[in-house]
Amino acid sequence: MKFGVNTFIWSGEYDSNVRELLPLIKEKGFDGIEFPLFRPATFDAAGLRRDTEAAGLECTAATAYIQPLSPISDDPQVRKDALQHAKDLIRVTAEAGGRILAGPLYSSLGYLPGRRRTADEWKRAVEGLQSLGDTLATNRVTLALEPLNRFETYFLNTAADAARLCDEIDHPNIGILFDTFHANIEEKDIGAAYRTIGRHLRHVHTCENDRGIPGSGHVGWRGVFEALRDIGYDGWLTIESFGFNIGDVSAAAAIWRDIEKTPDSIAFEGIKFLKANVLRRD
Ligand code: LER
Ligand code: MN
Repeated sequence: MKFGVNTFIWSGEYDSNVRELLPLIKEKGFDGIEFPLFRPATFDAAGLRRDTEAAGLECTAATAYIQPLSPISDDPQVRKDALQHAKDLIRVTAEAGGRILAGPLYSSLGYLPGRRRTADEWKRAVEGLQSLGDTLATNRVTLALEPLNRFETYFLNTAADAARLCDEIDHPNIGILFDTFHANIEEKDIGAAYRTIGRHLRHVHTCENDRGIPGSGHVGWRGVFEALRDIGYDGWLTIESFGFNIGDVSAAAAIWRDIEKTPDSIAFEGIKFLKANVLRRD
């Protein structure tokens, strides 16, 4: 198991604030950071790789489609642009030294059309994501698709639907990122949900129900850790939260108050909880 932290806790971008924190992140016991990747054309992948390697850290990339970009749009040109954008994200993830590109890359973040998904949209998602397979394999990157709660997407909310999407895509470089925050809203039993994803699980966001310090709220952690052990998950446990007052990012994540005394505590108290409680297979 590797322990990661999403740098959205501190900043909307990979910037000097985050760069200066890397030695402390390493010292606190993390194996890597998760960096935000939204604009591949201008992202300094070589710089991030240099910084993380110098600090002895690995990295994963987090992304999302900003409206109107979407691979399931009714508009063929929008779909084409979205898939080209995904290919650029995959290449930049590899250049930065990342092996996981994670996020809800099946629809636009926050797009809620006021109806259920359609069969046509599902088919476009399956075929569009399949078309990324060669780029993923060539770049040795795995795409971890993240179901989100109902207030952030209408397209993929549950473990059962996420597993079915992966079954239909059927590509070794495409699996699921399952986030305890979303699962806490959508699933009856979070541990059972991880078992449903099973072999498709490629990445985990370990987030408390209020995006505060993992272990301080009501996520059913024991069930999560037992399920991860039983399905043999050996990937990243990445703490994700969002700065309390960092403009667009705080707004996008609907953070309207200080969730904890400091953002630092989410990362640095959270990792102590995870390391003390994760159950490993003997
Ligand atoms: C991203 O990993 C996530 O969990 C979303 O809720 C961001 O809006
Ligand atoms: Mn997440």
